[in-house]
Amino acid sequence: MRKIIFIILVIMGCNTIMAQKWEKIGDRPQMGWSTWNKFQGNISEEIIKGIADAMVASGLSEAGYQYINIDDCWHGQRDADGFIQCDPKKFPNGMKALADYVHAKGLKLGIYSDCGTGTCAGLPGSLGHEYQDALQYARWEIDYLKEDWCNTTNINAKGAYQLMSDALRAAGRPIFMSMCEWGGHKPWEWAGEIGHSWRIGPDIWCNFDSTRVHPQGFTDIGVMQCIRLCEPLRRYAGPGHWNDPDMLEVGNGMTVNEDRAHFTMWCMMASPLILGNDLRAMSQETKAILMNREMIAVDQDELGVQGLRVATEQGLEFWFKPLKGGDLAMTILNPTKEPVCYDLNWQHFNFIDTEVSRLGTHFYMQVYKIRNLWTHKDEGLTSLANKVWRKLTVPAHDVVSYRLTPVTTKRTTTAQLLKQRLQRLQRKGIMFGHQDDPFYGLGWSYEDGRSDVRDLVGDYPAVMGFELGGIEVGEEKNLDNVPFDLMRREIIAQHRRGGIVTISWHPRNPHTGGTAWVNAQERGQNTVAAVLPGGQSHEVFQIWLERLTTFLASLCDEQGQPVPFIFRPWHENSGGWFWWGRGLCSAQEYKALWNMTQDYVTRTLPYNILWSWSPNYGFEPDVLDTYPGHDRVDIIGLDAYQQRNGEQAFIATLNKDLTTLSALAAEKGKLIALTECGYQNIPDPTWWTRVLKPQIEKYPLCYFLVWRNADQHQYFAPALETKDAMDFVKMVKDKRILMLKDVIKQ
Ligand code: BMA
Repeated sequence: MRKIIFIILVIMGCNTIMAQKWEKIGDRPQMGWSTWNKFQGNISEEIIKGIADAMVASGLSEAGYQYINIDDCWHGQRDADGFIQCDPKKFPNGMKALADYVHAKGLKLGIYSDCGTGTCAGLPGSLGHEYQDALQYARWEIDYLKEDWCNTTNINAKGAYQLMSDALRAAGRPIFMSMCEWGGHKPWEWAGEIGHSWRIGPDIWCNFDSTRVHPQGFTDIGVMQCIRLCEPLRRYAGPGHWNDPDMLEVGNGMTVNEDRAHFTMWCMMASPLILGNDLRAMSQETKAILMNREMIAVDQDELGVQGLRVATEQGLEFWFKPLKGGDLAMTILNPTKEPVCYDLNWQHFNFIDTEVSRLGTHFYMQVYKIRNLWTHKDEGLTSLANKVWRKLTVPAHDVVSYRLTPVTTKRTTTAQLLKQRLQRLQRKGIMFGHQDDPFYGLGWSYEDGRSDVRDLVGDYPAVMGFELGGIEVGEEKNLDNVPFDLMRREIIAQHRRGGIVTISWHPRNPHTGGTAWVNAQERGQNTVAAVLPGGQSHEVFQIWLERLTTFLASLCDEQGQPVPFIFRPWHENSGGWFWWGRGLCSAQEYKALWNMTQDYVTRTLPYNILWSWSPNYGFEPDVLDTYPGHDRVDIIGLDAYQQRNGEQAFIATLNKDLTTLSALAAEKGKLIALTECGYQNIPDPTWWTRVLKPQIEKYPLCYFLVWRNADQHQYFAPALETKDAMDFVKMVKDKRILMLKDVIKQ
């Protein structure tokens, strides 16, 4: 006895260092079988063995089902030292012998306990015996523990599961931890670190769409109710930590249609597949459902993304699950009691999963091969056209399921179309652009439809610039106080009215906590190196890229098609003021930052972005070492501001740099633009026509964009009352200076 207590104490001591769940097990949703749904407490060694035999003989184990789980009612008494024993009548040879039997079949054995004083059937719970129980399971060579939540008055749920998780860890045998708390304490919010899956609601019963209330007051729920509870929790699921809508009822009495729908939806939701029927006596139909390997592959997909409902039309639900390698599973679920005939138009289902995977469908651009996951037949290709592809009928309480695989398409992308359009417009003239044009101006802010430029010349700028600084840290407004929701609306509005959108980004400094602009203390720090793979701030920065991408992916028109735009990250790197600037990182590091950003965003938005690389003017020749390359850049830009009384220098430097960049652009037919320019507060009333216009006309520029009209102290575009206003009007009268009306039909 003393020895045992000593061992337990040693184990508990170690545990403080390694209080962490078992990793690697549970990287895919668990697959197996459990006694409960079919047998409840009427279990025995013979049944378990028979099921294990059937699991192998039927081919289920080969299809991926691994665990044989004994649910409630296996328990006997605790021994004199407090160690739990199994019921000797039900398990005459003991648990270890049963585990050996199951292991010899290549399977794994699961067991059941409870966080409270007793299990739900009133047998001994683990409360106060956690380390002993874990040790006992490990001795028996158990592989899986389901821990229930009955009889837990005044127990803290997170603490209770953490305790058992620590105990399992300390016992030294990797054991899958399936938490069964029923969702009352929102385990999705805290259980991911503790165990491998958690129940999200009450027990399932063998019914498609209704609940059953027990006289004791608790409720069982049907398949549809499980789906409804699981649906909003998808962001919490992923490899190693799954939402568990409970065990399967396939083969227990629902119709074949219902069984098929039930199984499919569990696969779509990346749910645990724990069978609940008698494997020793399965119908062919049940077998065909449970052994549908193409469907199992959807559940077990490596990405581990829980599927989402993208649309509901005519009572049908359209679910998608992004899969590894660009494929998607698509399921049309009919929860209604009648068959539904539906005209399928692929264009209704363009979406990007901004919540979890940042993957989606691009039916307007991408053709997919269609594989029917229940008939196991190929059904041709998706259509790029906005019209009905096929009429189909989904029976009541049933599904139609496809796996979609992208095939190469020759279609011109919206980015390419934008590029061609910019090339056409460039031959016509130079577009005028203005940063933050629709948000605020001199003496006004946030008046719907207003613009300083439009007040003056009666037309919007052809190009509008928008700024994302702040999106990376989850702010609701950008660093210039523009709400991102409003920005999204204005970006879509600018696109819809036929204008051009360009987006910049002044992200904060993920390494120092500062702004995009470095101060004296930050000068010695290489933030770029820190955000690259292996760097200290890499992980934080991945989250920043995720937030950036999520916003960019939300810029969609009514048909779900992403708005094409020009993206201009990591600009002005020839200067030393931003953390990605000259002297703060090497050219190699800068390019690695560019590539990492571009690759990250492109995974989600492969078709709609033109990438603009823009050094600041007055650059040293070696800035070209930081050029990401012709295969990565669409627009070569220059940022150039005239300083007060610096006219001659401005003209000379602008010409010098535009000459260099035009030559670079000409090598591969790249577009060039003055991506930022201006003269703060335009103190010179003839600046537009006398200084700027004569310079820019010499180059094949596509646009020039002036910065924002922040307030009286900092503005770059004219307004009705500014002294350069008439000169600007004069400039714009020139046919070669293009405003919105000059570009909308082009
Ligand atoms: C700068 C200034 C700042 C602004 C930043 C990002 O040039 O206009 O006031 O915050 O750009 O738009």
